[in-house]
Amino acid sequence: MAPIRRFRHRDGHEGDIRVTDKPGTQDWQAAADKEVKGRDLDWQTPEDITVKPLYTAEDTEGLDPGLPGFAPFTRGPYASMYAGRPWTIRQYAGFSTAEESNAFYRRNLKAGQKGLSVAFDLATHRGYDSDHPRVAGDVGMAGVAIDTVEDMKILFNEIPLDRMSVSMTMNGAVIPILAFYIVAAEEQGVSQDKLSGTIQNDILKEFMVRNTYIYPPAPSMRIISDIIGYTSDHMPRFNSISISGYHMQEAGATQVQELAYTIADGIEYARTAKAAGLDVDKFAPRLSFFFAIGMNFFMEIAKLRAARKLWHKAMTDLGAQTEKSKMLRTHCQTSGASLTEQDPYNNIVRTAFEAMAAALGGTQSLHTNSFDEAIALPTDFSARIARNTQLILQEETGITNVADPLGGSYYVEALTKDLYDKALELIDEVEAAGGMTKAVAAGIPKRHIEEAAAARAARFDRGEDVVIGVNKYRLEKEDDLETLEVDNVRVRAGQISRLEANREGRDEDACRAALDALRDGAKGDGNMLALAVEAARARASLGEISQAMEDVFGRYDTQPAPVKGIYGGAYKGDPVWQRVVDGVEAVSARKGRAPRLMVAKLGQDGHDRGANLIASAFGDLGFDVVSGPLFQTPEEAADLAIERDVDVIGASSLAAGHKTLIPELIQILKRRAPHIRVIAGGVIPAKDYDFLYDKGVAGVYGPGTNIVAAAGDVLRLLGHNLPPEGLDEAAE
Ligand code: MLC
Ligand code: 5AD
Repeated sequence: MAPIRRFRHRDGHEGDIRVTDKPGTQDWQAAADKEVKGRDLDWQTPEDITVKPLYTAEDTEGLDPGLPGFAPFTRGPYASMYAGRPWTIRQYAGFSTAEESNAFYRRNLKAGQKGLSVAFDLATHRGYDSDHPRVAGDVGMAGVAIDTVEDMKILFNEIPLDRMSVSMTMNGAVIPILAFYIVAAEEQGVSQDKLSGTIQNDILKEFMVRNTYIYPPAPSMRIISDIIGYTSDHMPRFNSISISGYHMQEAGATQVQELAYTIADGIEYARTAKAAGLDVDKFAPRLSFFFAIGMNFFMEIAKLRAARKLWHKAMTDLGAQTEKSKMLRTHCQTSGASLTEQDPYNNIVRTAFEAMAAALGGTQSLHTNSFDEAIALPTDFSARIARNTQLILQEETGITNVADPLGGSYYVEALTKDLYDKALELIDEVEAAGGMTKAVAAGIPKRHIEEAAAARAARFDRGEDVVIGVNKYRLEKEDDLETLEVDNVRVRAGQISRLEANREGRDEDACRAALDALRDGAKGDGNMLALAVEAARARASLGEISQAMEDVFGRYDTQPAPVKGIYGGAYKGDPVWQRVVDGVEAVSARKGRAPRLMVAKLGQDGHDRGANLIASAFGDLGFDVVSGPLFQTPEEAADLAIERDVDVIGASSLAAGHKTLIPELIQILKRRAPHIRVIAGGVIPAKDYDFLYDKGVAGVYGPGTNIVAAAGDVLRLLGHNLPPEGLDEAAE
């Protein structure tokens, strides 16, 4: 019998342990405590998961992840996984004209890329033709401009659509875009039953975080079931939806929120399709997913494993009969939000680690971001490094030879279970609210995500979350970086003349008749995709097809509602924060009211995370914040600023409209309210700063800006000079 020894646990209580030859976890604990002198080594993650410094067999007792290719697919959807076929290298891209994007795709495919993924410009996303006055600054900027079937044909010129799987990230104008794709393929000689690919078609997350919706929630959900119905009848190889958590994480969601809300969205779509009379085992095998992969390496691997298990359960509960209906297949993209403008070559390293996590998690398809992500769209050079990151993983590291190589890892299995359990709790909350459509309408997930985003921003600004080269080890001097620039005026002029040619070349009566039929179908219960295919054949434009449905459904508007107290709460007792608060009070006393900041989003750029964060943090500092609605024209923003008598407008730009829309706003203010100062923030390349200063912008704030320091700047603009030292420290 082994001798007995007294043992003191970390929490202080003592007990007896049996000393054997083989050390146990208590022995390990004692040894570790000795090494670190009792310091607590547990890590509390933002998901509220306690990660311990050691995992052992005790943590995985009773956990059996099964086998790859078998229910519940925790270890992967396919039996042989990458040993049989590696994941698809699918780089998301699109900019400027269809010609330029097509040439870019073809260069990339020649260099090893395997699938295509189209990024459309924001005018297209929001259902406007390039000649619409609201979108002047957006055409061709954040993606490719597509107005008609003719553009779509050029986009895929000499790319065989029967052999190339094509993903299209489209949610708002999903009906005309999918219709154009079907007709472009048809005119290339490829019938729709041969098309393989994916349409994003995920509207719920648009209402939550991405904001490229057009119609209100109810008709938007009908559009989704029309597409699921049409593709399951006519396009058996086409994935009808890409249920996306990616944008939630980008907006600041924790991994548990991303996981839970994505699965809950999937449940809602499956329910909607079932309610429309579709057979679950017919459409479910073509539902697909999309997740972000950030820097929390093992958490991301576990997230993909937990997602597959959760989806298997969800579809079983929904009555799916075949295992194929319950098998989660996913695309992943490395996290844009994890990348930095400062010391941008670090982004290559970050992306490589994230790509490896995606692969070890068992993704089916992957986009790796380019290192210039935080500043501009990829150049040929940055796209090459991003692509090669995947090629090197697939062809040099040997990780593709074994299915789920981390299966059985005590840590990964335990983390998979933790994520699964935590996500189920959130999914239950959504169910209790009546499902995701209702939860979204009540703003529940959006609020939770914005709270998590504010907490994350505060952790970063306070240096608790380290980002190398930004809040730690910052360079004295940054190198210049060559970035891609799109000549928006030229692209727009070209699109306008193509639209004119399209109108002249078509049979106007046939086109009108097809649009009328679509409008009637939208009023009644016609399948809108089927009707839009007819309209596309008759050369109706994207704007016209969207408008026919807007005539029936209307256009949806939302008002931002920034969260309160989370960012400020993290700074409780912080002297620098307090000095800014005192400054705000001093300005308030002088003016007889709090300083007023309007946060403006101009053009079709719906990326509102930064805008909401600024609104939230400035509100916590005591500013009176006016949150401008999304999608304003410069004229509308000026109207609102004047009406609300604001002192400063902070224009947030993440989609490259800063060189057109912000100067236009300043011009209008110069005429009507020259006392209102304008500052700009967001994804703005350093080389554009002087241009903006010349145009009258009073301050420019790029990614990685410390919000408290920025607030000090705004007070200075308002004539309150804070002693600089504390704020300079905060800015470092
Ligand atoms: C795969 N296959 C195998 C196999 N692995 N066969 C034998 N042995 C193996 N080991 C087969 C599959 O069954 C399938 O055939 C075929 O190979 C392709 O595999 P896949 O797993 O379906 O991959 P893929 O075609 O790449 O599809 C992946 C997907 C899909 C299902 C996740 O939905 C997809 O490509 N999504 C991409 C979404 C995307 O790019 N989004 C960009 C968003 S950017 P078969 O015959 O069964 O089909 C964004 C940013 C923004 O949103 O905000 O703008
Ligand atoms: N080309 C390439 N990548 C793009 N992204 C967005 N638009 C494009 C584009 N046109 C990427 C960025 C961004 C994410 C949403 O997708 O990585 O963070």
